[in-house]
Amino acid sequence: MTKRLLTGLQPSGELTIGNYIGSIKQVVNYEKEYETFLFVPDMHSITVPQDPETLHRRVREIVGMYIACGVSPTTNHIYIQSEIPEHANLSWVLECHSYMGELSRMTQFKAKSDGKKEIGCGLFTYPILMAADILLYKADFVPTGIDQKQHVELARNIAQRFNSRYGETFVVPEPLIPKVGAKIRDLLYPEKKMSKSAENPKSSIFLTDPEKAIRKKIMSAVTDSETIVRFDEENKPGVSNLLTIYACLSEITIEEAERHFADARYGDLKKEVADVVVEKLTALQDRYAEVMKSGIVDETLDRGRDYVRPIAQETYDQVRRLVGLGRV
Ligand code: ATP
Ligand code: LTN
Repeated sequence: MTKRLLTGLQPSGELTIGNYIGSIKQVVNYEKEYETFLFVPDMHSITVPQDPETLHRRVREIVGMYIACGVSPTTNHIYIQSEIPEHANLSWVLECHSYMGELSRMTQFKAKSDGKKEIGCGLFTYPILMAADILLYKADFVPTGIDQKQHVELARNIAQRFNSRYGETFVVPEPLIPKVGAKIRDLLYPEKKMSKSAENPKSSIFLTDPEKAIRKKIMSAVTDSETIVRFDEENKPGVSNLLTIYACLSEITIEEAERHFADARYGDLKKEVADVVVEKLTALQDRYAEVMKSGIVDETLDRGRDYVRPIAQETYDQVRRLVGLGRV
């Protein structure tokens, strides 16, 4: 049987090249090999306050971006999490099979709640909803950047715990982390990952950024006080990040990128990185404009919802019976 692959991109801000390289690009590479489920986890986004109109808009924009990036709207199942109520239903059952201790160890929770006086319960339990997203469709593989690895491991633990208590029910999913590009770094603070909700917009390159902004951001990316272009994430995170972006967008290895820039100065490196990013993103933005005008987003979402709902219903029904909910 064809293996299943599943992943989601939160509508919590404008997508960055980190999201593109760490997640979307992987989906494009894998979609021929696997049956692919792509969804917009809008229920995850409300773990922090959101403006309702902006959230509605961003859900559609993310789908448009997936399609503009080359993800096939016909062979993949693309849907919105909140349109399939079984995500929340399963999440509750899994919550009752998870422990406070394991959730307290999640580094994303620690980072997002750090320094906050009032911490929403949703922020704490969110990895269980993510486990439900994955287990509901019995996905074999979950492509993500490195930051989500711990959450996929939690999903594995929950699946194994449930299976050993009630018998084989869930597929134990495996994370697929790209060897290169799993952590594109913040341009100003290269010790951090690039994030769509970064405080300073100069930290991230957004997929919709105009050429001028892209060039300006890359030219002012933080590097180091050496002059040699070399890949060394620990000592030269800024330069290594630029090499990674270049390699991923030019479809070459890090070693090839290093050789290409062997005699280059930082200024030359930045200029060439800016050139490939501009080339990639302007083509993508043209396709995105077409996609958003075409009506394809809603057609895709309707088709996706109608395809995946019966799968979600079947799994949830199996789970509900196993734990004793409702009538037999
Ligand atoms: P937020 O700032 O709202 O937490 P984010 O930019 O970190 O958002 P997510 O929605 O959490 O993005 O991530 C979507 C996907 O993109 C995930 O698979 C995640 O691992 C991947 N991803 C996010 N940021 C990066 C990055 N800097 N490098 C590589 N992959 C990334
Ligand atoms: N938590 C992820 C988004 C997400 C996801 C998922 C990814 C929600 N559910 C299931 C893969 C599989 C994030 O913040 N990047």
